[in-house]
Amino acid sequence: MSKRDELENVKQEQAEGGLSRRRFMGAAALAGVAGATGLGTAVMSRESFAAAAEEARKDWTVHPGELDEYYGFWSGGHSGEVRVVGVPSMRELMRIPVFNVDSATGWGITNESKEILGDSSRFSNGDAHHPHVSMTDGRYDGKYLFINDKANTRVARVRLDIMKCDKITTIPNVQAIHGLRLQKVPKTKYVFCNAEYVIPHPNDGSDTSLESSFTMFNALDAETMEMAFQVIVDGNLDNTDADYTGKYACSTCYNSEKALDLAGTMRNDRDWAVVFNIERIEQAVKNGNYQTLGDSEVPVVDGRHGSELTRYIPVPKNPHGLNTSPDGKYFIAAGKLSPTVSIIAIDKLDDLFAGNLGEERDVIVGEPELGLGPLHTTYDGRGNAYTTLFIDSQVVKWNIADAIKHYNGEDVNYIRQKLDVHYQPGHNHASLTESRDADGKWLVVLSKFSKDRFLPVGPLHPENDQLIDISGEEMKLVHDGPTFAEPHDCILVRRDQIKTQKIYTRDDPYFASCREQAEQDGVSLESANTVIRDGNKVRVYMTSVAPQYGLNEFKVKQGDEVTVYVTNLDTIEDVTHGFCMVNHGVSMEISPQQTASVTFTADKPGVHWYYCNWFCHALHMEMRGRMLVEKA
Ligand code: RUQ
Ligand code: CUA
Ligand code: CA
Repeated sequence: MSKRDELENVKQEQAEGGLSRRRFMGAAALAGVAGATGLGTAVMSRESFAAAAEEARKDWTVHPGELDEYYGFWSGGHSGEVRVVGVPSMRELMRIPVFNVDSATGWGITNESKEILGDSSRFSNGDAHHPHVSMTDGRYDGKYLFINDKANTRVARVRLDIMKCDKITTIPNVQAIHGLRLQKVPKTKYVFCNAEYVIPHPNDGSDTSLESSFTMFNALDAETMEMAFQVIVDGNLDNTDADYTGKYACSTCYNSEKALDLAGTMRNDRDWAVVFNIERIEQAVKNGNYQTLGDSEVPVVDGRHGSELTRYIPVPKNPHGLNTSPDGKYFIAAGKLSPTVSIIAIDKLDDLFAGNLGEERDVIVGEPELGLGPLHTTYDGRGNAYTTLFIDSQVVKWNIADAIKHYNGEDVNYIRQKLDVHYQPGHNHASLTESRDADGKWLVVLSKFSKDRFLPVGPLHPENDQLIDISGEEMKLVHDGPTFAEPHDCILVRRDQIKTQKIYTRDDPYFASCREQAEQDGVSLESANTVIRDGNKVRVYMTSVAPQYGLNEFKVKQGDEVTVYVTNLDTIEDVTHGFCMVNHGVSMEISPQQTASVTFTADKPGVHWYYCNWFCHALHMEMRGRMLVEKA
């Protein structure tokens, strides 16, 4: 039953003077009027019915067969992947392996994935924090998702039409990419990302002193995924965001002290948010006012104190999250060790850079006190902000305009509500909040501890991703969602903003290199079932149509480097095949109309079975064949 039908039913039932028993029970429970005796139909007043029906209307449940309103993209933290979650059901729809190795799809095993991973395919770990969707004119355009890898200093791009990673870049000259955001306007030309830790330059062991150490703010070209520029900064860098004019990006720094020890990083009452003037940086690069570092050719500009390219705005204290409000007016930096957030007026930044302000702090128009451990802020598009309070285990809803009035001395209360969450929230994220379309319907809070919220599963606990309805005056917690390590951040995109392909097109660049090789070998991927020998390299081409491979067996010699190309000729949605070579560590996905390839050494003589490991047909078990390896 669709939501509309359900609503009609409720109206109908109300008109008939009552609710069905099932609906009554559900609605009554929601309205909190269900008696301890259970069935209480007889005592429910007409008014309670109306209230219960009103609650039922807001029923957020996505029933079996119904589709979610939003795509959520969750980072998988140090599991290295991206997860696709339906919101509001919180059902996990898919996992996209990125910085990890995945046994099911063959990511990190296939040639196509290794080509994308490049040099870094030698790593099997990653630490993905911040997934962000590309934008045109400040609205999600659904083309790409970008995500950082703190562990191995990379940035990856996911094509959202097929939900596969298609490019990965290792950022040179720096260590540990953390905060990542996209240019919003006029479109996502740049991917901005912060390198967190300072390192000496050159970092070759000749000098490990802090004097020669710095870190950099980085920009990649979103289309080519090549480095555009790097900006040397003072201190370190944490989180970042961009504005709605295309002119500025801003990053937090928690270690203005440049301390190596914990106590040292907390010495200053204020660290800073550093504003990057993108136009001026582009101009400096264009004019050749840059250097390069080591053997990298990336233009490096100097944005340290005194530079015309940056401004350092003092904010308290070890600030963490930095989030642009969807009306484009403010950067809001969360204080972490200070109970405050700092509201930076973006329309004052032109004056700041022009030198028209008395001091840097003049761009701050509010510094509301919210509670203990503010980490990240998100927005409902109605002038309210929602900030996670790590230490208080709460989300605080507050009004930005009122906080500004309060800063100006007016006696107004800007706090709207504090809601307990479970427990210790890091990021939170409201639907469409990073775009002009922020719609204030749902808030996801990524709680770092779940403690007692779920059945115990041993010493390692899941996180708890909680769903909160923010469509009304009051925040309402509606769902607890256990997740595996460790979503730092997520993004909620309206479902019509993402257009996916149902099956591959045969000319998809994702497997273009397979086609190139086949052309060189004079075979057709779509029809060839053949073995090509090229010295000790052997290329096996086969097709697959449920429930059969085009080759029942193939022969190679011991020691051969074997590459198997499988082309799935099925055209029916969802008929994905697999290819698994037993005892060879080889496994991959071949979705309809896809070609995939994998290379391994046939080092063991004898008979080795291969089989399809994606359930594709009633005779899926029978979909197999033999590799015959002749003894050397
Ligand atoms: S940042 S909460 Cu990457 Cu806050 Cu994790
Ligand atoms: Cu093909 Cu299972
Ligand atoms: Ca500090």
